[in-house]
Formats: sequence, structure tokens, C-alpha cells
Amino acid sequence: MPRLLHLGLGNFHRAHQAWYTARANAFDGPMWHITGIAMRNAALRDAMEAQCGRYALGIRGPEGLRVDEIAVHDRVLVASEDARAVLDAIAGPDMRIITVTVTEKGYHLGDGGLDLDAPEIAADLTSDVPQTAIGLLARGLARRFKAGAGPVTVISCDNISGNGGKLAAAVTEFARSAGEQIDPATTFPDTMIDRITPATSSEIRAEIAAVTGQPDAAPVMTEAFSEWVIEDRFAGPRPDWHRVGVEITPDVAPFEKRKLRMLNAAHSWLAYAGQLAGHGYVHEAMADGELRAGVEALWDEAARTLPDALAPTLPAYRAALIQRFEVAEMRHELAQIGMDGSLKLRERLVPILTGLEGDAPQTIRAIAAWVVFLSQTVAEGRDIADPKAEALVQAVRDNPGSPVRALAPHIGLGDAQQGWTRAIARAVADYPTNS
Ligand code: CS2
Repeated sequence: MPRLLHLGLGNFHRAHQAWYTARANAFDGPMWHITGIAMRNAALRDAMEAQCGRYALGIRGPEGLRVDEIAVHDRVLVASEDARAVLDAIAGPDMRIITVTVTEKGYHLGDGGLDLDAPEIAADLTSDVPQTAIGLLARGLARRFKAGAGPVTVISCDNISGNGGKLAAAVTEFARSAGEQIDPATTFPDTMIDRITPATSSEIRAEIAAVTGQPDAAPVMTEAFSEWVIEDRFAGPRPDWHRVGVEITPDVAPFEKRKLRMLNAAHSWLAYAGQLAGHGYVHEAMADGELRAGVEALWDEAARTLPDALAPTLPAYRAALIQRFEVAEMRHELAQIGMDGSLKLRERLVPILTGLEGDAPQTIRAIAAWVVFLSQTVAEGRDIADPKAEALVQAVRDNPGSPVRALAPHIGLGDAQQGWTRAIARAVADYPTNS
């Protein structure tokens, strides 16, 4: 029985890769089962185990809310409790595919690849019970190679451009530094993943329970729209994903760029400008004329940085995005999107700026909104949700009124881009504030 292991058992995985796999299982190919690895969330493991791995997936479409029962996980582990079991699972002979959703910060990427000095990575390099996704993958794949279990396909499903290549480089670098060897036939395809999936609130629990008539211990809500494009570089078998809408193609980069620079870039603009304007949700920010105009202006800029071949697809892509963002029932929180901004902006906004050589006023405004949001959060004494929070707070405190230069390196802008940094500083100074 072929198996898939997933690292990072959050809502997105359960709305996306697990949903595709469960649907692919309905065809006549072999049934795939998933070993779900929660990095730390023991409560989720307990909740899923209490339901034998099943959970309710609410799918919100134009016709209302439908609830599917997803039954594809037959084992759930918590990496922080039992890393050895995770390594054994990776090395198991039935394991064919590993998917990963650990968010941008789970990759510990510095400007030149894996950040070997990051405390979590440094700790994993001297430990045989790793806690990071990169450590677990490198040590698990090494164990697998020693056991002669054959190569696997490792699929990064995070919003990072060139995600497969970056994951491969990070895992390889960790293995090299740890003196471990992994099967050179292991593949790391690039992917574009897309499905808006809010964090589960009490309202979401109640709405799903109202449809099924019974409470679920681990429900997930998602939108009807879903996309998954995977680079055709598999080391072995895969579920019948192509029969359930997954596109397997030689080159994912254009899809990935379009998604990051359109959907995710607009999300980040709405997250900071929206919260500054007093909004809580994406649909509320979209109903604000100025913010909505900002989205359109951002897309005009992003469009100019995308491959020409995509141009004919953009009007429909933008129209669909607007519809997706306007669904009030999704209650997608701006604060959720605003988290980890230092890592997200370098994937979503900075590439537009780079593509247009700094001539991108709305992209600059969006970065300025992040700076103003950070400054305001610090001034109000609230916490910043970002792996670099300490350094960001320091930059804001040390440079009252003009923190842009100190913040710029944290989103990947260096000395060579000082002109852009000055433009961002001007946009910060001009940013309309309520006070
Ligand atoms: C969002 C994404 O939280 C965020 O940063 O922009 O999670 C977004 O909802 C997904 O990428 C949609 O596929």
C-alpha cells in the first residue's frame, strides 16, 4: 500500500493535498494513505485520532457550504514528541511521497540558502532527534538511503518561489553539514499551490456542525476554488492526482510567479493597509474603495513583471481573484495574512519591485504599509508575529520616524537598492494615518 507522509499537518494541507489525495483514491488505482506529521500540535493529533484520522472539510462555494468527510490519514505523529518515529516513517519502504507545508519560516533560508547559524538548525545539526522540517527530512532521507528503501519525491507546498529547488538545496546543505548522505535519485519538484483556507474559528466550527448535524473535533473550512500545479519530476509513483484536477507540467515557474505576485501580493497589501484602516477581514478591506484601487494598481504593476505568455490569462485571473476575495462568509482574517511579513514580502512584493527596477509606486506603497503597520504595532506595545520580531522591533525603536533603512535588509533589500529604500521611506512619510 503506497504511502505519503506530510510534514506540517495544518489546515492548508488538510484542505488541499489531503483533499486531492482522498479524491484520487476514488479511482481504481491503489489506495494511498497519509502519515500526518504535526510539528508540535498534540491537540490536533488527539482530535484526529479520536476520529480515526477523519475530519470534516467545509467547502464554501457559490451554492453555499458543502461538507466533505476526508478519510485519508491513518497515522498522525507529533514531531516534537517523537522525532524518531517520524524518521522511521520517512525511511519506511512503502513511503513514496513526502509533502511539506511548514510556512516560509520553516525553511530557515538566509540570503544564501539554508541558515546554518539559525539556532534551531544549529541544534538539529548536533542532534539525532531533529525538530525542524529540514533536519527531519535530511536525517530521515539519510536513514532511508542507508536502509535501501529507494528514492522518494519530496514536494514543498509553501508559498516560496522555486520552492522545490530551495527545499532541495536546504536539505542537501543540512545533510552535507551533518555528514549524512541521501539518495541522489530523490526529487524535489517545484509546485504552485492555491486554496484560501482561514484558521478555524468557533464560527467555522458551528457552521460546519450545522451542516453535518454533529460537531467535528478537527474541522477545516476552505473555498471551492483550488489549484495545484506540480513540476513533472517524480522519483516514483503518485496518487491519480492528474485525474482530480492537479496539473503536472514541465515548468511551474510562470504559475508560481502569477500566484505569488497577484494573489499573495494583494493579500499582503490588504493585510497591512486593511488593518491600518481598521478592517478585520479580507472581504471588508476589498469593500474599501481606496484599498481595492490599490489592489488593481498593484496587479497592473505585477502584470508587467510576468511572462508574456500569461498576458491573455490575466483578465480572467484577476476577475476570479476579486470574486474569491469578496466572499464575506470566508471571514479570512487580515491578521493571519499579516503574520511573518518579513519572509512573505520578499516573495510577493520585492520581486515586483525588482522586475520593474523600482518603478512600482503601488508596490512601494504596499511595503510602506508594512512599515507603518510595524511602527504602529510597536508604538502600541503589541507583539509582532514574525520570526524576526526582535530585530524588527529593534529597527523601529532605534530609528523613530525613519525605520525603513534598518528594516530593508530584513526583506532582502540591500545597499544596491538604496534608491528604492528612499522611495519606500517617502511613501511611509506620506502614508495617511488616522492620528
Ligand atoms: C495568504 C495565503 O496567509 C497568507 O499569507 O496570502 O495563505 C493565501 O491565502 C494562500 O496562499 C492562498 O492559496
